[in-house]
Amino acid sequence: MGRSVENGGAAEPEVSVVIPCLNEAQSIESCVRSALDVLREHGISGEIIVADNDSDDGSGELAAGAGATVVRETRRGYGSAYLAGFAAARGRYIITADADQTYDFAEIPRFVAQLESGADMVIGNRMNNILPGAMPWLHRYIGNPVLSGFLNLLYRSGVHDAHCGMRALRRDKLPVLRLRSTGMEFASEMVVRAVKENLTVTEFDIDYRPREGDSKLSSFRDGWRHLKLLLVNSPTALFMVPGLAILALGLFGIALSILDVSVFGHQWQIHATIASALLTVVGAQVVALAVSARAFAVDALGERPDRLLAWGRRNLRLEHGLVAGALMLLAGLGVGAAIVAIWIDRGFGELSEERLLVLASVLVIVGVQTIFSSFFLSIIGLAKEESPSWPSGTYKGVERRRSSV
Ligand SMILES: Nc1nc2c(ncn2[C@@H]2O[C@H](COP(=O)(O)OP(=O)(O)OP(=O)(O)O)[C@@H](O)[C@H]2O)c(=O)[nH]1
Ligand SMILES: [Mg+2]
Repeated sequence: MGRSVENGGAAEPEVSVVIPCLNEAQSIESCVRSALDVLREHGISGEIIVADNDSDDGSGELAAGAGATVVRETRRGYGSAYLAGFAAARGRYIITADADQTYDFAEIPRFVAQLESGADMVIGNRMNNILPGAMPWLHRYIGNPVLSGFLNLLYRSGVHDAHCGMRALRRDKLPVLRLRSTGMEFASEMVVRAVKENLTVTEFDIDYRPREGDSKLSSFRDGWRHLKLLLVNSPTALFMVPGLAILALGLFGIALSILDVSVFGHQWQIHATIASALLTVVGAQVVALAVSARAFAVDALGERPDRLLAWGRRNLRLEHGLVAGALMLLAGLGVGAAIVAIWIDRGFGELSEERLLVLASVLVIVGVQTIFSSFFLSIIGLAKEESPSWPSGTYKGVERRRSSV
């Protein structure tokens, strides 16, 4: 592996241990010393980086005194601290762990070994070895399993403890990950982004010990931040699944109503027709948002297109959306005209075509929505179009004019 115990100055160390720290005076020194000892014992060249958010208990000074490089980040937050620590890291591999003695730094060589055997990211799994008093009941049996389960439902990461703070990653994968979360949800973001970029993520069991000092975690606020991150990174779960379900229900209801099918021996009433129409409009709106959100993720945020989006890209253009929208709009206007014709036919007398009117309204609304959503998708598409970079003086016409002076 070509390791050397000394951190050869400008040379890239093998490992950067990055520790986020907010007022951990009780434990930060011992954490830094343990990490340094482990690196030394195993002949791993490395550096310890403590990412501090202006701790007011002297943690920063204590960390520096114990041999760490201290990075100060004025923006508060677990994610902000990691982003600053990662930016300062020089090692080929990054190992992360808390500053509270909950993690055993003696695990570092196992994390490194997994990276060397081909993993891009390695995540500890605490759930099988939680020492007494290390994790509150709420986190152990509800918070962690529910949030990790939800993450796996949406992203299929296969990671059992998505919030474990001891993990490792290849530093050259950072540009691909494009991490940006500032709070505790940073832990989930790393896993979600790794899955989206098809990185190889492995895990193994580690111990979780009771922390020293006060916890910085706020169960409900931070739990909600994790949940928000999981949702906003998955337009499929957030919009597409509920949107399609609502749309299907609405269309089914409209079909039953227009075809005058009896349900459990009863005729479909106008009230149910109106409710179905509303469901259809809302469903169509949410599906349009789903498509726009996916397109935005790919065009503006640089995510990989899924198969459906890639197919749409190849085969559909703005004009297809405009034509589809216009056809619906015209059909709606046509049904409206038919109602007027019926009315005229009855000599402007009694008229009771509510169902047809509802159908016409749905067609007009969804048609107009399709037209403007198609334009909106085109606007999002502008984000992926590269504008040519024109270094001054490269335009041939200008050169010719200049040279002819
Ligand atoms: N720099 C910085 N570090 C933070 C911030 N919030 C938490 N940390 C550090 O991040 C690590 C994780 O925070 P903890 O309070 O241990 O949260 P936790 O591990 O989820 O919960 P516990 O099980 O109670 O330890 C610790 O090393 C904290 O000092 C922050 O806003 N800024
Ligand atoms: Mg902790």
